[in-house]
Amino acid sequence: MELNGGMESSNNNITINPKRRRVGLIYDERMCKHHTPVEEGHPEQPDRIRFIWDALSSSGIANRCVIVNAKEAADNHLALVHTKNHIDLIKNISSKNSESRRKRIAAKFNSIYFNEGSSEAAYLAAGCVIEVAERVAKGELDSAFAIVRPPGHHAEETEPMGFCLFNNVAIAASFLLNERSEFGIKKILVVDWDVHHGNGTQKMFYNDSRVLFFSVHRHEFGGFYPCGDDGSHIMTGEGQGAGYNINVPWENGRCGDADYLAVWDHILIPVAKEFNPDLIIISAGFDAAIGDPLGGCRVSPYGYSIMLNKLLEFAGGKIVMALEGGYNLNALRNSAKACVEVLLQDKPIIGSLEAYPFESTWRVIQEVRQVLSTYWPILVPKIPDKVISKRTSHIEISSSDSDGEQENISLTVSEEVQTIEDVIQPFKNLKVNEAGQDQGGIAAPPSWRSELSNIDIWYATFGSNMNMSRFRCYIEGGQAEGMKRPCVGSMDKSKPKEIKWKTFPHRLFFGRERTATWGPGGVAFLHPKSDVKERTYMCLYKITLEQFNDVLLQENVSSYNLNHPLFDLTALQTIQNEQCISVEFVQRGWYHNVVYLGKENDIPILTMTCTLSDVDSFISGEFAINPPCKEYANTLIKGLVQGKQLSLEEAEAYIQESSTKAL
Ligand code: Q9C
Ligand code: ZN
Repeated sequence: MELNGGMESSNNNITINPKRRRVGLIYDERMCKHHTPVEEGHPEQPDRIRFIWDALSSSGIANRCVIVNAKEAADNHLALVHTKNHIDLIKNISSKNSESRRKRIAAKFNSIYFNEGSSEAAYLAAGCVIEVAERVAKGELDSAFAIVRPPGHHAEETEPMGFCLFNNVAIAASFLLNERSEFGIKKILVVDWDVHHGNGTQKMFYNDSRVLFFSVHRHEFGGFYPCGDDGSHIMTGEGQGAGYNINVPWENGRCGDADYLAVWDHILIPVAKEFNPDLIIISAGFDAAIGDPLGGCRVSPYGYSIMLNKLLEFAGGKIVMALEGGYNLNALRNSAKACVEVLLQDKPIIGSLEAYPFESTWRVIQEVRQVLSTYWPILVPKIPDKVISKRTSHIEISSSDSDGEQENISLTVSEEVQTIEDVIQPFKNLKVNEAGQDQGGIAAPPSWRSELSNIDIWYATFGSNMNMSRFRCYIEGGQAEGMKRPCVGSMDKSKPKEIKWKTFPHRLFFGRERTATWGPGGVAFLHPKSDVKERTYMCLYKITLEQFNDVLLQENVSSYNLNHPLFDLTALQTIQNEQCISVEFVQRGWYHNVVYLGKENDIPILTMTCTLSDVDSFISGEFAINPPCKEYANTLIKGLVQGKQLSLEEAEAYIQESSTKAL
């Protein structure tokens, strides 16, 4: 029987996080009452926030957060960035006008509609962002996500614009700086990752050095909404604010994770380090997400997770996220959910990048660095050619199946199969730490590690890990002969306490098209179900459950960050009854199914392979059955011979048989 719930059940019992991050969530159904007068399928619709709220509630994520009551903004706070006329317009638009008059007024503005719910929703959206910003500034919350609408970043001092009535983020920033100086928030970084330029916010702080406004947006040389030159990279701020306005204008759509992360690594993060904000507010539109009808870009929930996670390094993690755009309900919900999980910091972030930045992205990055280098010396050095040479000059063709043995075989169509980790900051260097950072800024290992470092298991290998020099890389890190790229290794680099060989009544077979490490040819799988007619040689390494987790991860994904175990004590207990546990977080990996093979000296024997349903896919032809390439076969044969299990001839025959016999 297969069990997918091994992880969930373990969350409560084993790894209790004593310093759970206090993440605020704020939402109010009344913000759904702002909608177009007639049903006309406007993208800025009530379901946007309903979907996010429902997803967070039904997944149990909301239960792990602090729910904050919504509040309407006070006029004097709105007046920090808006004119009295503008405030009066929004205040009265719902009550004092007929529907037809509202329509006429709306038509005077750029991309604006009003109805009888608009005033209240606008006051709530602004008030909610203020409310959570205050609590984060105070330290009552570590971070927060404001699920609000109407959005705000296009709203200008004197007028609504682009679906935005009040500039929620600008109001909250201004509020903290001007009305709540006692909290000591003197410098705020506003990161606007909505696909559109945050024209309103830019103008409100254009002369202000207390707010560093950073916006990355589709610009198309002024052809993309909100159109014009405001979003150009030459707009760097004025007067006191010179250098405190950073625009990264995409020349075209289609930008995705790799492009955004390159901007993070080569512009935003270095500048944020220098600026050293006291608090970060994210104008978190999700209209750069894959599938958004307006944005045309390709950021995945994983991409947003990493973008956010990188920002958590600053301001002591004080981050306030405020929803802006995002019009594909599904993408919006998944992206927002991924972000809240990052704020909670109690789950590993797993995924992989499937492409390099566009050539144009590197050009834009260099131009932005150039114009800002007079203010930010950290941007002066040229980005090495070696980094910039990793790029995509055309649209990617990627196979639908993006998982790899541990590599990603659908990275690029080019022959040069390398991972994006050379381009961006290696993920392993990211510090995600459930207990927060210590004084020195060095992340302490998460507590699950010490717990699982005391538990021994036998890790039984049937593939290339039978070869000792290869397996050692998964523990000690480094690169064995024939490896295309080094392994990270385990955090605990101690050698296996014992090594043993045994045979098991399971079928060994080979499948899948190719891997980046070995090229074309299948890799080894163990049929998860036992079969007394079969015999597979396996090399057993006595390692700790902590090390097993690190191996499990490296076998399935290439970039990661483990602040929660994949396979913990509860899973270990469960598997002794259930035989198999498919590990949820690495489900796209090929070896995500942990199989229990009994005990040796009273210590459980575990291996990792595919699931039974994967076996069905192999049988049906959906996944290829494929003999291994010569190099891979030789690695296994060498393992068997050096392990003194078989003679060279016997080992060759054994691999030959497994790779030719039908499943
Ligand atoms: N041809 C936000 O994402 N599009 N606003 C108008 C006119 C307006 C987007 C197109 C897009 C506004 C918050
Ligand atoms: Zn937008």
